[in-house]
Amino acid sequence: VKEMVRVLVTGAAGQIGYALVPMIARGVMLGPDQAVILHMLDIPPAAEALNGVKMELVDAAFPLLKGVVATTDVVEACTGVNIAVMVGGFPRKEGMERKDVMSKNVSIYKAQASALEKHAAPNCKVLVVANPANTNALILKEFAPSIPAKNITCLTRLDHNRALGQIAERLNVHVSYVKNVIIWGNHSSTQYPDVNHATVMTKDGEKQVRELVADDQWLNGEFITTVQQRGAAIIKARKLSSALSAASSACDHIRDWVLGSSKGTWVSMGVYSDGSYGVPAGLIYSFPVTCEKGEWSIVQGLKIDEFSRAKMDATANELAEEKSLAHSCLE
Ligand code: NAX
Repeated sequence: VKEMVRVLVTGAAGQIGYALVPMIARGVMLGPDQAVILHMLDIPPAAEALNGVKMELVDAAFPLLKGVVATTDVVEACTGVNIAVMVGGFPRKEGMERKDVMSKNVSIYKAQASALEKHAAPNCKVLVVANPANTNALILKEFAPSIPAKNITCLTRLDHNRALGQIAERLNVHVSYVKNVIIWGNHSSTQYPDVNHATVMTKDGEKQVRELVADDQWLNGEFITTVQQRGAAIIKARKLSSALSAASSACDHIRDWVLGSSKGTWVSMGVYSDGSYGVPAGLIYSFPVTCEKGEWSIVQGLKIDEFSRAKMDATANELAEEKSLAHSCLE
């Protein structure tokens, strides 16, 4: 029998939370043989709604769900958790300056970093979803120095999956035949979705996406902007931001990290840069990674052309700027 796993979801009364907790309780994140206890955190104004989510989890009678903690107390929420999915944050409201939003989130992630550091289970794995995701994760890392940097990541898997989806639609093939796209950099509109190493499985074997699409203008233009702007397109259509796809990709991120990525396939994760590919160390930057035995490693040795280099640098520059803005909020 596998040991019970405690999974924290912050912002659990929000719309991603509402899509995510049933997926976790059904085994989508950790597998169909993994019992879980859900810890759900939100803030006092959302306490009643949070309790409603807890009631629905009870009503759904999930076989794998062995307990639910629903709380507005960050210490209670973090105690003993093995996995922390950080979805709670302060959204940008109309008329707000970037610095004001940053400042709110810096203080949230600073406080939650300390709570995780003191109360989470040893070797707790952390995934930050809330925006600005990379920089929130960086603040969390800086204020939880005893949590290994390798354990703190941010979500760019949604962008990765969006890129796979766009290629699959364009080639009219099932998305499961497309692999090894890369999201480089920030989870923002400067991210660089790169197809230079992506392949499609065909009846004649694996083929390069560039070869099959045979339209560099589309791949270097509209494809990139569609992936970068997909979040905005969803908001325009739904009047709400992505939720089910965000929740699903958060499950993909943790599942591959904990249980391993498929052989010959890499995925994108926002991780603490070690300087690979000339990306400045000390940023949380999205790289292609493979995962084995609960550890990710950056895929090395990929050829980077001039077009890619410029885009990878631009998104790194934005992250460096966000980092200094975040640090100026701490002064
Ligand atoms: P919602 O506003 O529906 O939910 C956020 C929840 O967080 C609310 O219930 C709120 O009360 C709670 N919250 C606020 N401060 C908190 C705190 N200090 N501690 C605990 N909970 C707190 O937003 P939702 O649509 O669920 O999106 C959540 C976050 O994900 C946003 O920051 C959003 O920008 C971000 N996203 C990130 C994505 C990614 O790929 N990395 C994609 C989807 C999404 O846009």
